[in-house]
Amino acid sequence: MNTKFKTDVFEGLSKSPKTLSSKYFYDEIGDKLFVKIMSLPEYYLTRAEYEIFDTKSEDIIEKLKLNTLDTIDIIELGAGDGKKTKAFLKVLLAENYKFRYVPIDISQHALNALGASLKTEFLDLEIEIKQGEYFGVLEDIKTNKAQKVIMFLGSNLGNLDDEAAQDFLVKLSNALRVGDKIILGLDLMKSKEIVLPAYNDSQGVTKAFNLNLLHRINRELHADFDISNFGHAPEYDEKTGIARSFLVSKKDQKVCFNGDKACYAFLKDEKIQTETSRKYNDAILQSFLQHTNLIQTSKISDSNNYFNSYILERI
Ligand code: AVJ
Repeated sequence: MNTKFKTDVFEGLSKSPKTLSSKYFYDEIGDKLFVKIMSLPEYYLTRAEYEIFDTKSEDIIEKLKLNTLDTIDIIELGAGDGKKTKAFLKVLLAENYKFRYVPIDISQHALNALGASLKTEFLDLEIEIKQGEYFGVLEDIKTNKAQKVIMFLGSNLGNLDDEAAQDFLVKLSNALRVGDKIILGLDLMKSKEIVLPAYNDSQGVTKAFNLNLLHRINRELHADFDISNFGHAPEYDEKTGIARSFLVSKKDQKVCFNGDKACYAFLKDEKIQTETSRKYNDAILQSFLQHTNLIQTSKISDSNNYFNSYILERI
């Protein structure tokens, strides 16, 4: 289980510039820090998307144009704490849709918590939790004949570079049947003054979230990162809409794994890229969809126009 983590970390630290994948943020501590991030005053993403589901779920459901005769599989990729989804499911239940809710997440821990809270809140909800990476589970999805709505929220797509994001949408499109729908939540391009604080909050939670990756590497891969020798440095390019987070070495230093089996040198001010958080607009999404059998049928925005819920259809 740790071997893929280890090879990825070694590979990333051997590159120039050095990189570590954001997918490794989410251990038990990382999950908890991310839950805290979602309620930070600076982290507008969750609030904006929640506002859409809280006030416009009826609108979303109408625009999905679901077939009410069959049972629908509502499949959520990367389910998180489910606050937005709950607002949506509540309306589906109130409107008497027949559906099954299938949250998919890499974190079994997060899934158990979500499953438990959903069962107490919605007594009649049919739910099937699936643990795994999206791609593996997409294969499963393919064999299932039910009408599907894929929920991919939180601008999670933005963690992928454009090429990988496109590739992901092609694979997702191929796993669906004609008429299936996707609700894709994307954070929109906007000024630096709004984006940067979301990744550099005043309480330092995001900094702790980024540095936790080094703690995790120390713990699980027996490394000797001195965490106090690294800083947190997010950047945002308004022209491209790409936000990136880095860990910065505060001095010349060496970090070793398992005693001195493998060591990596860091120069003062050298950066390790840990995360990409892409911001979108309609044109960027269109350019991705060109390579798929997906079309955008509608979009719903929050009142600040910070965030869009796009509705896509498999054609
Ligand atoms: C969950 C990937 C959308 O990139 O905004 C939050 C993760 N990283 N603060 C994002 C995150 C730092 C988040 N996503």
